[in-house]
Amino acid sequence: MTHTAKTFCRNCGALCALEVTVDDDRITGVVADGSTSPYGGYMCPKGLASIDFHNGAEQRLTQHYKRGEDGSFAPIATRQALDEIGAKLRDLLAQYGPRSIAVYHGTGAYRSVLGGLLERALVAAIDSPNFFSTMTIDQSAKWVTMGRLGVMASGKPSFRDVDLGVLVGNNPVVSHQTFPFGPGESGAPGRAFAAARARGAKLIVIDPRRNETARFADLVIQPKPGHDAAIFAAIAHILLRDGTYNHDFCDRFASQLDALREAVAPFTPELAARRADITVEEIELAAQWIGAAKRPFVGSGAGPSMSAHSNLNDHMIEVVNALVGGYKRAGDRLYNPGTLNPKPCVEMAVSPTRSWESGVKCRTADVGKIFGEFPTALLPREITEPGEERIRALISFGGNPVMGLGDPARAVPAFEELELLVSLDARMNETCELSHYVMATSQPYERHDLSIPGDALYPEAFAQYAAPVVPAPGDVIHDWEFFWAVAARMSVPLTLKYWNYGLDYAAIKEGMELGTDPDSPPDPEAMIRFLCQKSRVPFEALRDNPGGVRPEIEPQFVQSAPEGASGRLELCPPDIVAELAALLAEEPDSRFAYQLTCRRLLETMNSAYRDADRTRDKYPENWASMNPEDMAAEGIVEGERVTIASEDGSISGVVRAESGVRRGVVSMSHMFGGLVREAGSIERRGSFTGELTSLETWLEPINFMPRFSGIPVNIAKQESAT
Ligand SMILES: Nc1nc2c(c(=O)[nH]1)N[C@H]1C(S)=C(S)[C@@H](COP(=O)(O)OP(=O)(O)OC[C@H]3O[C@@H](n4cnc5c(=O)[nH]c(N)nc54)[C@H](O)[C@@H]3O)O[C@H]1N2
Ligand SMILES: Nc1nc2c(c(=O)[nH]1)N[C@H]1C(S)=C(S)[C@@H](COP(=O)(O)OP(=O)(O)OC[C@H]3O[C@@H](n4cnc5c(=O)[nH]c(N)nc54)[C@H](O)[C@@H]3O)O[C@H]1N2
Ligand code: SF4
Ligand SMILES: [Mo]
Repeated sequence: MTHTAKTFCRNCGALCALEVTVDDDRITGVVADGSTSPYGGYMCPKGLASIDFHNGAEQRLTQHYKRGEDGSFAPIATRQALDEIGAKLRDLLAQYGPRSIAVYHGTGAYRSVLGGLLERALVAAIDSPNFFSTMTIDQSAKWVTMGRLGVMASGKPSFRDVDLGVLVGNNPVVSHQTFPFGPGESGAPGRAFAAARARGAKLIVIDPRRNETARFADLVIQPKPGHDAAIFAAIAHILLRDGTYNHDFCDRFASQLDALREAVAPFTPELAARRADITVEEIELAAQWIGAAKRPFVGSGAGPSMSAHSNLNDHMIEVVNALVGGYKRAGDRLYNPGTLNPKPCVEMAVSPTRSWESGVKCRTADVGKIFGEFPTALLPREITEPGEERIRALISFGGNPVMGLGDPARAVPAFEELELLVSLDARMNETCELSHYVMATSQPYERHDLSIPGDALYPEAFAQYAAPVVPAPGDVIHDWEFFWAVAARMSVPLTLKYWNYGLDYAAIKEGMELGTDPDSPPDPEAMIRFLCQKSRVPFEALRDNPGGVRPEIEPQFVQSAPEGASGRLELCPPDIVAELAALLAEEPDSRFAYQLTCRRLLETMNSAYRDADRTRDKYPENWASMNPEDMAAEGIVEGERVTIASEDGSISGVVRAESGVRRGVVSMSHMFGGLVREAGSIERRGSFTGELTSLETWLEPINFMPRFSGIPVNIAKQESAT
């Protein structure tokens, strides 16, 4: 029997609405469903790849595995695995307390909604502070900025209102990562940029590589990596010099303007231009456009958040955005006031909290939680540093942390010290290979989900509920079911709550008690129904309209700040003053001729889909892309294998010419290749750039972010293997 069913993709934040064809419990076709989605009909190659994966591509796991003493994996049944894991966690909790148990929330966990909520429910129920996620090895510079500068409660402007978008090290046309970090729309990003241009908006792209998004830009600036702080300090300098910042906004919502003026005084456009190897005119022009725009939005992506001085880069980018009032303003139309979780929107500043300075701290560093999480780069030390409360058990949920962390010489031995490592995944990735248990999980079209991750991000109010469209194969487990079942075996009752970033799970009052009888698991539909409690669209309407629902809402507008609101954005606190002074005094590192920068590929999602046929056809290697002039200068030819060496490690890579990559830069995607290289062997399936990064040197203050972009490297030709 053939039928079609509506659902949505869960690979990335775009949550594209899809219509799949189902033939005898197997998905045989997929098309984008533009009938209701606010993005219209759109999907990328990973939408197709997710169908293949459901059908068994990339050696999808359909049973769980347990690793034996000899390192080999043997199948284990669900019930047995849960009993053993539950017993071990119960013992650790009793003997060493809650801190002995940690979770790592990987990229695959963000859109497994019930799984993510029950993961938080478990951590809250046992009261462990050890919640780690990819965010602190990604763009937590944004969280640090929020903590040091404060936030505008109204949030960033809708892209539909923006007349100037500035994208710094962000490539939404490939990554679909945009709002709220940067201007754009996640679904059909190219369409949103084209529409913005058609209505007269301008775009500036600042990126060492002329990226795929740059084709929509009116101005493309290609600096050396790692100089965004200097560039944006110079832009702030110009805005203050010329008086082109938004005086009214700053008077009402910002403080420390004088300190900022003083701190950025030495950051002349000449200095920034010299350091970043761009022209003074480019900086002046960008500043002129930013100062003149009526509705600017200056945002950034992974590039500046991974490069040298990532926290300062992000802070200075946000300072420029604040100087020109790049937020939703009172009276603005609220295109998306939230559907599942409707929220009023008020134009007011919330002063910085510096959450990491108080409350429970890491064991190995004097740092507390950032947005409720500990820095992931500290995870290896939190495992290995001796002490009663060291981490002994880790649940890796939808992640590949040993690859994501980089520095395998430090990360791998730490993971090997764990008494219990459980991976929840459907791919036997490098972290699974180190795990005691690999729990094969169901895939998106086999489980229940709700568009909570998109609720505040869709450009217009919209919600979608996905019920399973095909049964799960083999003996697999739903992500949520794992957390609930393990908790049940620990006799720890879980409470499902509607959680969002910024909330403390334990402190949320309303919840659904789930019970601890292993023989009566909660009903996923009932859980989704609970999560729709506050929704503008009742659960039944979502269930009956699987293509999603756009609620009919009276036009809503951003409200003015309440009387007496006194919050302020602190533009230039003392630590920023000190970091700017240190940056000013910095000398260039002349030992390295190149810098390796991060990039993402349309066909992959970090380490997922790297083995999909479509990916391998196009990327048998994760090419090391270089400027042709650099290649000529080095005598390197297209397709040549070279050695790329940083202070911390070396890899070999296959060079490709890409004229859009600026000189002095090697642009390469991450998480290819294998974790462990046999001596003298040529990497299979590409190169693992994490070999070049370090979990000891170059870590940022506060979030301990490693340097994943702008890594200083040298390139050497390899002796021919004859
Ligand atoms: N197709 C696909 N989509 C993805 C992912 C994927 O793997 N594949 N991964 C997802 C994840 S985990 C994330 S975090 C997001 C990230 O999404 P984005 O932030 O858009 O990340 P990238 O696509 O890597 O783009 C980063 C850009 O920064 C530039 N850059 C590097 N260093 C610097 C620098 O020092 N300064 C400046 N100004 N630019 C710099 C790079 O050249 C690159 O073009 O994408 C998500 N979406
Ligand atoms: N050198 C270098 N290092 C980097 C980066 C870089 O640019 N350069 N980027 C950093 C960034 S931004 C990130 S986000 C991290 C990524 O680090 P991770 O998130 O740890 O790595 P991923 O490869 O994304 O792992 C995701 C896993 O989730 C699984 N998965 C997918 N969907 C589901 C699901 O629904 N349920 C379950 N249980 N599993 C699922 C996939 O099969 C995959 O194995 O790496 C960081 N590390
Ligand atoms: S952009 Fe691609 S990966 Fe992201 S949700 Fe849409 S189809 Fe899936
Ligand atoms: Mo990420």
